[in-house]
Amino acid sequence: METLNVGMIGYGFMGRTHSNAYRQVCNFFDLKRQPVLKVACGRDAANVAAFAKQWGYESSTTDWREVIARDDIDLVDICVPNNLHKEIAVAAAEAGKMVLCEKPLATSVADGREMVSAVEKAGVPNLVSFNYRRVPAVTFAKMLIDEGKLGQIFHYRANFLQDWTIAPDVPQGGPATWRLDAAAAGSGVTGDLLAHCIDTALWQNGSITQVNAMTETFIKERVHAETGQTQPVGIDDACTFFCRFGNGSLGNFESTRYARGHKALYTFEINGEHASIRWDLHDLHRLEWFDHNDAERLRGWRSIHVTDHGGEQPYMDHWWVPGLQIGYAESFVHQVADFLGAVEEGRTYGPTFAEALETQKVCEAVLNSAASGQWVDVTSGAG
Ligand code: SOE
Repeated sequence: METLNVGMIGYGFMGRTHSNAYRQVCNFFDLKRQPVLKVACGRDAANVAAFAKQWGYESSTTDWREVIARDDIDLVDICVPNNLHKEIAVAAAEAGKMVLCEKPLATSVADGREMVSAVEKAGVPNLVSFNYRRVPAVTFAKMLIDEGKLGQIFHYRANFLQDWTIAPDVPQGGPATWRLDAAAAGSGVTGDLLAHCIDTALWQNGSITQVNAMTETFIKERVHAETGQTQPVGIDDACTFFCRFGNGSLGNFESTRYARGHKALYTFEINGEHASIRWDLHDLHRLEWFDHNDAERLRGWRSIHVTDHGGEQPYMDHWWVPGLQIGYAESFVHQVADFLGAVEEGRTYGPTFAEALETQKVCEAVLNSAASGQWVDVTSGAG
């Protein structure tokens, strides 16, 4: 079998989810090329060597430019803090590599635009990792919407709630807590969590045209893990926004890392003319469905266990037997299977960098709206 050599830049939580996907994908999906974990790259030589050994990479390095310069690397996978995405992605594209980049695309629309033009100029396959699209129940929801089963859509609401930053002694910056450092992350929950909700919403319900947001930073100063100094916190700890979609529906989004009791509660609900859908990451294999076309006496919310085979419910015929569910890690396997499969067939597969730039524009408009206290038009507000 032909091989596809992967260079992984970054080895944290996301480096693990992506590495797992490359290792598993050919066990479950028919691809022409088998991903080979060639080299892992990270700033700490000992830690990245340990990661490489554990996950089966052939080698490790601390120099990402060395990875990109290697002729035998086909695909560069970027799992580093957000502020480093642009430089690595542009260099990888210029070297002719396929690029898979963790979300969000960038820390600003301006950087995102440079990344889009680099991959488009080089003509290289590119993908941003918004993995929740590839949870079978979420993909199934998209299929039902595209089939017109909901009719006209009136409302889209989504939440992404966590509680891991409530303690004031959680530092900002450094390998484990760079998401709290505005210089590394670009923003707080808007870029980290709402970006997921926005990506799914744009995919399922089309463009967002206007937003009205508010953000809050509950803890104003934290110790920086790298300097040891107490420094102002520049990220949004919580963000809530309303929006208008191009199709006329109204949206309502909320995200926080201060929702005590919630670890990663991503939910969405979509209300249409004929039916409603809701989904909950904590019960990710189920899709809740209400159909007004049901006989009146039988109307009620159904809980569909999305594990059926035969192609009508997506992905599941690649796994075990009907009724046996899969989880979070498999969304990354699906993403890699779809991306590499599309590349083999000469198709693009989304979200491409260009599609992820649309999410970036909404995030930037949301932050601009929160700063100004005004409604912001997504296209002009995001520059
Ligand atoms: C933050 O805690 C985080 O790990 C995000 O960075 C991921 O994108 C999300 O899927 C889970 O939460």
